[in-house]
Amino acid sequence: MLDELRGIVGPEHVLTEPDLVAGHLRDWTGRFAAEAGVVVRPADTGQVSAVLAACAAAGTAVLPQGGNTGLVGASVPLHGEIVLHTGRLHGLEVDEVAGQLLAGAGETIGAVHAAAASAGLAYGVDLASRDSCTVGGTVATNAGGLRVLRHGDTRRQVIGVEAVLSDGSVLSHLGGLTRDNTGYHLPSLLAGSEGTLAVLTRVRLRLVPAPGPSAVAVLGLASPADAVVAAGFARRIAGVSAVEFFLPAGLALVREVTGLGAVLPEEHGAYLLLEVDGSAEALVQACEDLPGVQDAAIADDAPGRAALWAYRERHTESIATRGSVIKLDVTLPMATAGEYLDRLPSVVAGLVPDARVWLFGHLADGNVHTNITGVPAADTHRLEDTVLRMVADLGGSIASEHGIGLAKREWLGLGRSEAEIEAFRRIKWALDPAGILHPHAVLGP
Ligand code: 2HG
Ligand code: ZN
Repeated sequence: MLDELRGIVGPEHVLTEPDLVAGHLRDWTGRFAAEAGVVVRPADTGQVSAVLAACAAAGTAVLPQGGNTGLVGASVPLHGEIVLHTGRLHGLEVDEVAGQLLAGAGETIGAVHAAAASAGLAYGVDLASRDSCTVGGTVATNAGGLRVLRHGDTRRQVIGVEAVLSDGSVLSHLGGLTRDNTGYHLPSLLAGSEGTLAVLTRVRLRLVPAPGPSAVAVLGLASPADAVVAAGFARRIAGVSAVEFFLPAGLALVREVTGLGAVLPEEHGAYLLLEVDGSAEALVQACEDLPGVQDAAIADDAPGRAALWAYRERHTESIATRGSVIKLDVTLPMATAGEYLDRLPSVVAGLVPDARVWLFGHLADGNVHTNITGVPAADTHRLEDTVLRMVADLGGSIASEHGIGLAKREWLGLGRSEAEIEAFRRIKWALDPAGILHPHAVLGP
């Protein structure tokens, strides 16, 4: 098998040396790591096709990997899969007239932003891991990020895809027509399929107008429940592009780890970060109408805005310094989000008294990144089960923007009916009859 792969991609692009593969085997949470692995790095769609055909013939499982920034245990080969790394699938072509961009799956989102900006345009999806995460990975996981409120999630940006099925056949529909009702919309199906249906090789993305002047505020509020109410009202502000949330414990940790100064003079029970088109004056006025705001720090110059965003964006890396992290990325309806934020810490403390809970996220969409550290391995499953059932009971989703992966597989039924899961299975087997594409993710073998 390895010799066949070497023949397809060249011997130097089949990695087996422990120090060369190490970074491909361990994920960001510190919870998911493989002992050993093989990494194959195809250079183009033809090579991806040949690799998949060879693996299908041999019955060898394949795990597509982009920037390895996933948080649900699906980006590393825990079951001996061959890692198909997309890092050499390059290419960035802006179509200024159509307002679109054709990108190789291995390009980073940071590179997409730079290419769009050089044409006076922007890409609607942005996230803290922008310089590592890739086009292929963000489409495959339907990444959300910081501006879903304004532009929607990744699925809404995808106009066309080129992708390879496990039998090596290439699906390519990259013409860029935004009105095109010729049959099933495969980009929508592949977005969020988490590498289980096909390997994405190229994607045509819609671009959006470059943002004009904008202002950012960090607001201090008395409680998480107040923050939920204010986040709901903030959605109505004209030109609002982001409404993010964090708590005093997370802010203190970010400051401790990064050395950032205080954002507001006093500590508050909860914080919202708002980004709005226009000037600081306009944002001050908009904030006056929001209920429960106790104090605000506002900036409308680029360094000032970046400084305020840092308090929110640097949560993940700061929490990572506290050891292995349980990541439960969930969405609550706005009607029950306050109850979730209030009750969760005591629910966790009731099960694991020494655990630390870190709550932050994209609150205008009800998305709460529930991070929990200090949990002994023996308590992990019971804790996850309790929290995810609580989310489902409150009418929420157990997988908001990070996907199901392996980490949430056994709870898929909390969000989907048996009939839906059976339809998922039929789609999986229709497109991947060899069952080699990321077989342990989402549905499981
Ligand atoms: C974010 O919004 C990312 O910063 C990561 O989705 C969230 O670390 C997390 O749980
Ligand atoms: Zn997020």
